[in-house]
Amino acid sequence: FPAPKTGPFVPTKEDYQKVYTAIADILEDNDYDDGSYGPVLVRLAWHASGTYDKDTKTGGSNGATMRFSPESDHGANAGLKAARDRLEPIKAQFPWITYSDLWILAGVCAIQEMGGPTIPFRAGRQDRDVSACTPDGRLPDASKVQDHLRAIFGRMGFSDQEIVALTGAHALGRCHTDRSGYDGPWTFSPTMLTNDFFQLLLKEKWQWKKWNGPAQYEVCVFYLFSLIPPDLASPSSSSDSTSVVGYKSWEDNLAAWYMLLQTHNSTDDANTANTPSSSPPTQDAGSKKLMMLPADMSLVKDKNFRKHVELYAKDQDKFFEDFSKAVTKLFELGVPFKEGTETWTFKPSTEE
Ligand code: CCH
Repeated sequence: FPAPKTGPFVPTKEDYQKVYTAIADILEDNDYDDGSYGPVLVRLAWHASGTYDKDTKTGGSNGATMRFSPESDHGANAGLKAARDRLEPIKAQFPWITYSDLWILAGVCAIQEMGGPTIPFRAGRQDRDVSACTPDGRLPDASKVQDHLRAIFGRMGFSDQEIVALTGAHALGRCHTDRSGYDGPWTFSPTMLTNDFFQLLLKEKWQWKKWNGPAQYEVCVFYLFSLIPPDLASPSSSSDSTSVVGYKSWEDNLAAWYMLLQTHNSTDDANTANTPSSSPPTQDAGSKKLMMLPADMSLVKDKNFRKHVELYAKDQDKFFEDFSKAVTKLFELGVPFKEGTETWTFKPSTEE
């Protein structure tokens, strides 16, 4: 008999699906932030990719050079050790996957598991050594505005529309005073990808936060709406494609509150004529402080950016479609895929 063929292990789509599933399993942790490592894993994949320079063809997700100092110590990467460490057991379980592919697959997985669109994935990134670390200053500075964003993302090869779509990722996660110095989440649902970032940018009255920290915007938003059953939801927002967890404007909150009051009173009339009319459940209402960075706010101040913000605020499906395309491009910047590399999509764990 001929000896059985043994060669190097060539992982298949099924092998990567196993890694995806293992990552999906470690996203949740009640002791961490808002209960999920999803947002910080998305940030890791983005910071690994966003160092790309199209002219010198340096940086990008091929290399995972953020494992090494000086890149790991760059100010923009503060806090990403939490994400890298979270993935170590996965790397130990699947030693054949490169860190570069693992970090990007974790970003893909986190986006999908947090209710985002499907992000196609191609494998083949190779890890590189410390000599491939990029210089500091390649990632955006949150205190700067439109010209800076165009310069930074233009260097990677992105258009205005792509910049706006990508920044919609700020529906996820939060700022940490011990990382960037900024403070707070952008939306009510930091572990769900929605178009709420764009809606909030447009609809709220943002003020400078009064504090000793770096200049950022804040707003205090009243939310009764999220506690109202969806069938009582305001008609003004039922026609758009905002998810149930999605942000509702102050007007929508008020409309929902009014409808709840009406329903309460008519139920009282019909069924409990002799009992005093009960008051609406105001004890369930709340308010929460949300934030925006100066860089975020420039997306509505600049008219060429703003038209894309308006579109994505109205149409979550369009946001998801464009976000998926822009993120796929981001995650593949500077990766020398072998010819014929297949594109795979992985099913979210809820659909398995
Ligand atoms: Fe971002 N981001 N980001 N961001 N970001 C921060 C956090 C997240 C900027 C600045 C910051 C993108 C673009 C920009 C995420 C995804 C993306 C923080 C807080 C700052 C500051 C960090 C902290 O304190 O923990 C700026 C400026 C830009 C310019 O456009 C893009 C693009 C993406 C992804 C596609 C995610 C997710 C977070 C939350 C991380 C967490 O730990 O919750």
